[in-house]
Amino acid sequence: MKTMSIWLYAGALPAIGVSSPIKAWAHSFPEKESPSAGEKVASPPTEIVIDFDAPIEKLFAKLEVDGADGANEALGAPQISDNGIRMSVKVGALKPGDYTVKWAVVGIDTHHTNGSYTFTVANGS
Ligand SMILES: [Cu+2]
Repeated sequence: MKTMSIWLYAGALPAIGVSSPIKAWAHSFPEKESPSAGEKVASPPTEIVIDFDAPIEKLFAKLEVDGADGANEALGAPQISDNGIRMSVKVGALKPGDYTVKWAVVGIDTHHTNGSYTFTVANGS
């Protein structure tokens, strides 16, 4: 019986490995952002756009664009393209500084994903 339990334990290990977030599960993760993560843009964007690698549900999509003071500069709720791949939101006039984009979505596979990244609006010269 001891031998048997060792086998069961060994069998459980790979299962732990696949439970970590991997794209093979087809969760929706950003594939491309505009402005991109870490980018320093010369002129303030009027819109924040995230393209996902798998379709998302319109109903549950959230997108915030927080300035250094913590105020959300996003104008209203995000728009989702008909194919569910692109999430975008208009933003007000962004002053120079760092911005944190926070997103949260539910993929059509019903899985939640979320994350954040920053970009910087450079000082005008
Ligand atoms: Cu998933």
